[in-house]
Amino acid sequence: MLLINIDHVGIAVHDLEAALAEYDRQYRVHPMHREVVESQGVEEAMIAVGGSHIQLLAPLAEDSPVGKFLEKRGEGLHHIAYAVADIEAALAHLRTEGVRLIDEEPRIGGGGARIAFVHPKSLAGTLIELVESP
Ligand code: CMX
Ligand code: CO
Repeated sequence: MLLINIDHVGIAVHDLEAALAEYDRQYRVHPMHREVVESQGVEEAMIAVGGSHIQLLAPLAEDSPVGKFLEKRGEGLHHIAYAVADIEAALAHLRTEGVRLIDEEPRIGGGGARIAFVHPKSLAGTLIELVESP
């Protein structure tokens, strides 16, 4: 299993417009991509930083993963996403190692990428997303 790079770092926010305005004011950066991903219950904005991205995430509903996270912990770091070449092989490997998966099969995420989440209780309280770009 090879982690190619950090595809993005996900940050949960209450208000996407307000967060983007602050990124612009403080760092003069703008989103290259915005998308509502109904299947994940989020509206997301991708800001390119070097070879990677910051993914700002605002919930579409209170009972969505990001909605629950905000209620429990407030705004902040939500997940780290690693790019992998073969997501099926990566999931098969983690399954063999007894790692607790959230997604047994890849789903379609933002930008049409195939994604899968690994439970934060599996490794240092960190929610991990695997991404295979199209
Ligand atoms: N990072 C670290 N820990 C987290 C977490 C996160 N993002 N989200 C929840 N947890 C912890 C909680 O604090 C809680 O810990 P304790 O038991 O110690 O209190 C535990 O996990 C269970 O949390 P919960 O509030 O009961 O939430 P659920 O179990 O219902 O859901 C999770 C947690 C990770 C399974 C769910 O958020 C999930 O399925 N996430 C994957 C999908 C997702 O996050 N989509 C949005 C991003 C989309 C994208 O990147 O494109
Ligand atoms: Co993500």
